[in-house]
Amino acid sequence: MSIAIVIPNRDTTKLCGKLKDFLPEQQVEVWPTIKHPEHVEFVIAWNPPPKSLDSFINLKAIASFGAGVDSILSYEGLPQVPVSRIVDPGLAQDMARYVLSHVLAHQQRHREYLFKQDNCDWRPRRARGDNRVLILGAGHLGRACANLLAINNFTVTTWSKSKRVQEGVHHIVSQDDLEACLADTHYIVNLLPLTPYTEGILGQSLFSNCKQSPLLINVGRGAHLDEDALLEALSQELLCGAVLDVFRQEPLDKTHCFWGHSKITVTPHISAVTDVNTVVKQLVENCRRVKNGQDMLHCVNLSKGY
Ligand code: NDP
Ligand code: OXD
Repeated sequence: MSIAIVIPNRDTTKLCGKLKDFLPEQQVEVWPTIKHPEHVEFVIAWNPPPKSLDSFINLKAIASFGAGVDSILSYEGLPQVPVSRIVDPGLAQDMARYVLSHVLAHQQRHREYLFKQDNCDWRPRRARGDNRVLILGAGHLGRACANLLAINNFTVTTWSKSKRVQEGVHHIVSQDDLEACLADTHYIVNLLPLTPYTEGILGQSLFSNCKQSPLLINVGRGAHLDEDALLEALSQELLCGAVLDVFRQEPLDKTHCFWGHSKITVTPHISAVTDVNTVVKQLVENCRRVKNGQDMLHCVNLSKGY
């Protein structure tokens, strides 16, 4: 059995070294230089390019190198094997801190004062009183964000398909409740997985329910967002601004209008970056499980798409 790492455009030296430390008996190869594809039984993947998995005829499992699996599930001709994803408290903490920091920065008017400083403009204003946050998605990351915001005295609602109970957090499931909540909320945080049901969800119909001109924080996937609808919602003040960490095309093209937009903050997909040091144990455990014919930890439901 050998392990193949299929993670294009990223230095995998550290991951490779750590896997070899934990699994010294295991052959670890890095795509595209795979000498014996027929020996590969376990793949660690992120954005696998077309055809990159096709020669692994004895593949038993795929482990996503991130929390999301959309780039793996959309692979044309995906091998019919279990797929796992990263569930890591460190990743969740990073995401929660990213979201809280942007909510606080908005509440405290950081962006406004940066513009004012450019003009030596001394006009103090109270911090915003806005404190209602709606989180789309109540999974591992959505709940971590909800918890951190709630202990910082924000009023937090999470929305997902199934019922959930989380201390200090209001949870909704219906479309009617979602619309009512959108009308009232000051911040919308998207932490849904990308599936056929959620693609484009951040669009005109959702924005038209917003009555408090909330700030949109998209940390899910770029394809959740209808970019034209966002620009329109910002110009109509249905939204007061957007913090975008993920984009339909990454890296974001240098000519894209989001870069220079006065109401948009762009970050380069860094809200929660997979840390090799913390996730390697999970990858190693799953590799051992596959070798022993056991189920992997944190398998995704292939029919649900997350
Ligand atoms: P989970 O799978 O743990 O949670 C997904 C949540 O979304 C669940 O609560 C699920 O509901 C809900 N959901 C799914 N489909 C729908 C739907 N159609 N309508 C309503 N709710 C829905 O995922 P994570 O929290 O771990 O991660 C979420 C996403 O965050 C990832 O898929 C990835 O795209 C993104 N991400 C972004 C990162 C970044 O750096 N920007 C880093 C890591 C992840 P239910 O529980 O009812 O099934
Ligand atoms: C992930 C990501 O899904 O980095 O882990 O987006």
